[in-house]
Amino acid sequence: MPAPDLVVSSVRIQPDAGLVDGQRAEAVVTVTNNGADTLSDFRVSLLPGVNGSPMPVNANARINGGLASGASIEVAIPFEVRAGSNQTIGAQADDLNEVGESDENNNGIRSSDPTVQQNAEARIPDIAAPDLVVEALSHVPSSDIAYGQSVRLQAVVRNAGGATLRPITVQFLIDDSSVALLDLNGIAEGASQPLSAEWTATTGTHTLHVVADPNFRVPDPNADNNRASLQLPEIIPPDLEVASLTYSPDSFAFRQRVSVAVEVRNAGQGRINAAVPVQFRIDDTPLQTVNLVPPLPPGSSQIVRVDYTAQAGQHRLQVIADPNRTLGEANLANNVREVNLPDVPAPDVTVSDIELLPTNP
Ligand SMILES: [Ca+2]
Ligand SMILES: [Ca+2]
Ligand SMILES: [Ca+2]
Ligand SMILES: [Ca+2]
Repeated sequence: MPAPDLVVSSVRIQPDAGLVDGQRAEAVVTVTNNGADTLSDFRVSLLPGVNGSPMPVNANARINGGLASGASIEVAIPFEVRAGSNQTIGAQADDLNEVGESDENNNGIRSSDPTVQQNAEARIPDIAAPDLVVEALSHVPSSDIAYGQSVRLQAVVRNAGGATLRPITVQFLIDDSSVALLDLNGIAEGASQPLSAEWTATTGTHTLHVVADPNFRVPDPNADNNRASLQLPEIIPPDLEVASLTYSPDSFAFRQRVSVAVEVRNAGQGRINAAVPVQFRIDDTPLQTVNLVPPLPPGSSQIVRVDYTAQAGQHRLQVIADPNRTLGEANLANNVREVNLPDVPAPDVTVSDIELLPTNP
């Protein structure tokens, strides 16, 4: 009983010139049946070549309805090319072995016969590798940055090598924390692409790092120049101080409205450009939080007022500037001030519990 015999008679790449990294090309594979008719469907797959520098590839196409005795069929299989030189890909007919053949060892690149391999292999035209370069790091404003201020971080990504169509991730970091992940949709040969990201300044000394292709997706043979760093000027911490805490009237009755005022001063060298919270507490229970209105330059102060509805008994009123300690201040002792409020007689001698009711002014 005669059997079919599939072979890959040729593989060519189209287009075969002017390819760039990441481009979609096609491998045109010619499959010939040197045996008897087959009606079975089968698959043709692209695989890395065996000569030169085998290019990673994973693509395939199906031939439906089989192939008559002596017939040839051309199938175009799309795949993505990668930068490099002397790269090869190969093709294998019926790699899933859906067709029983008289010779299963002559089906393409997996054959042990060098002549069969040669017919089933194509060389990819040499493609210049991209060379991403991160340079020209800067920031705006360039100096006198305050806590809470929005800073524009800037960098340029240049391609000192061949074009790539691959998406390129560019990461901006402050110290070890990621600030932004940006995406470039490829980059032309010799092109420069300015990029920027916004960062909200925190106090202290920080370093900006910008990294192109942090996960090494681009075939860039020189990764050392894919990152650059820049130390930012020190962002000087402020020193918040609760300068005074007063209330009026001086004495009050149960449920009477009491007006509380605090003066918060920036006694440090650093400017504040963010809304810093000031928290009021009664007997250590938060009552209300009010934000300071930026900016607060060194030496400036703001008055913050809240209302308190008097409760029966003896209570302690406390105020804390920046209760979450976000400013990086050296002196936190002056961020707190407290006062014992005058005793408020209970309206009813049988009252046994104390009720705290935060009120909105
Ligand atoms: Ca065969
Ligand atoms: Ca087979
Ligand atoms: Ca590079
Ligand atoms: Ca302080």
